[in-house]
Amino acid sequence: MFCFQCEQTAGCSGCTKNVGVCGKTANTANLQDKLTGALIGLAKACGSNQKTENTDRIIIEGLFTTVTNVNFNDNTLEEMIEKVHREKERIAPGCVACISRCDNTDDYNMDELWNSDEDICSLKSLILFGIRGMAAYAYHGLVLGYEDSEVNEFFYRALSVISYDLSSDKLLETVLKVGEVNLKCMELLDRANTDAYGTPTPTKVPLTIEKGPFIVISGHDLKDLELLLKQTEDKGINIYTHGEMLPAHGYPELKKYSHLKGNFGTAWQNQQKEFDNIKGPVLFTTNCLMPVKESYSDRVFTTEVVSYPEMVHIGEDKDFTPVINKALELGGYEEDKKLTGINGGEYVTTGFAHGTVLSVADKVIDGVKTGKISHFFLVGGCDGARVGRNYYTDFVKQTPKDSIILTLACGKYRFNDLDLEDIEGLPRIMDMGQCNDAYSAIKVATALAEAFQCEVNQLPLSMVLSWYEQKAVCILLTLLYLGIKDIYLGPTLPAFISPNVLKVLVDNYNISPITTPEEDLKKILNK
Ligand code: FS2
Ligand code: SF4
Repeated sequence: MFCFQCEQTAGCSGCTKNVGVCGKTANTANLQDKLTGALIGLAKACGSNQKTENTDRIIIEGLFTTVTNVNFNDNTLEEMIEKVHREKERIAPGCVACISRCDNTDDYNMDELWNSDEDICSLKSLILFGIRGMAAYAYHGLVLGYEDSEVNEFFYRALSVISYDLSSDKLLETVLKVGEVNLKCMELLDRANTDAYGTPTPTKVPLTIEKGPFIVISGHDLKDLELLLKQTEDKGINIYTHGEMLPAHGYPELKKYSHLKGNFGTAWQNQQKEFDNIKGPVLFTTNCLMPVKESYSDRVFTTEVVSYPEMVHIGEDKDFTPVINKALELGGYEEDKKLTGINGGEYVTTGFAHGTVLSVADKVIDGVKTGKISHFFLVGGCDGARVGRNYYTDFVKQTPKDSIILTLACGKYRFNDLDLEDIEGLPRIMDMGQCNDAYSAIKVATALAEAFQCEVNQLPLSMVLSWYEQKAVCILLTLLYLGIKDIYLGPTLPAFISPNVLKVLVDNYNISPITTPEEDLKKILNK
């Protein structure tokens, strides 16, 4: 196997043994490569043949399936590959049996990519991992009935590019194009989420699990949460979010359900410890799923593209009865179970998406003008297991008392229960939402730049990002496409960025790897 798509890759260079650091076996990794190769063949077959809505869905679903911590199930991967082949045969009937075969639409052999020139491999990996991340966002939009033809078309183009012999310059253009199209995709998802569930409002979320039956729901899919809330109404079962589902509490159309009680646990990498003997079932709607431990293997359920061998999968009918029955069978805790965040806080706050932050824009602008707010930090991104990730907690703790910290995605669990007080009624930590809500941060930054009649890069705003999986890749590419400079990135740099590609990123965008909170803060504040 060869895989180096995520931050925890073995030896900071690539997972090559029988099993990856994430727990993905060599066989699963090879099947994911086969699936990607088949998707490239399908994308190319659509170059001169008419694709359909179904083809779009297969492409998006296939790409999402290969994102880290989504699918560990060889059976579903094999079915997915079959589905791609069937679609190609439908789109281009007889192509495989053609007498003057051009091989153009054959499945692409991913080894060609992994063994290509270091810089070409690096640029193509940025494209591939970027569109894998973007596919997750497109998928969530699709589930809510939102899609965009430019976004959908681009998946075909980008997949085809991976198999072409192109110069570094041409590939770099496509790399930035991923960022551009992903901005559209995040905007689409933002619209889908707010149209369906309203504009998020600041919400205090308890971390205590009340006595009685409960279900924990993890991942990013708000539609699944809504369906689960509906199906558990009046059943005496409480619902708790986990991981990236936390921002759901801010949406009016979700928070109206009184049995949506609070949040369970912290970021994804702590799940094997936190779910140990848990007294309720856990439903995974997307990543990040880790290999399931025996002490809770009878209570893990998956849905959508998430899949793990032998776990019950909730199919397209979205009948959550098995999850509900498991909650009733386990019965929950006998007394309220008081849990805390990583820093001992008893609740966390969410719901500071662009709609809310911009509604108090006058206050924010006034705060900057009168010197009450000295700086904004966007400390956001994925969490992970690496020890160096304490950097982000320490960084936030050391930020000046008159600065505001905007945050998003699961990395915030390192500090979102800290009580950092507020500045004139504005909380110092504002959780903007899931990773896709990076769109909110972009909207706020752009609005501030307009208000101060300057460029985003001239604002007293610094981005200190943490990455783990491929959604972080497409978000980073969006920030680069927007010309945002001086980003601090950690905890380590991606293994798939070659020294020459890194040089391009440093020369053009001044990306810096994180060092220590003290040193980075000094650099940022003395700029
Ligand atoms: Fe965290 Fe995992 Fe959000 Fe990532 S829960 S690392 O998938 O997408 O962020
Ligand atoms: Fe390794 Fe990450 Fe790939 Fe898993 S997803 S095999 S940990 S590089």
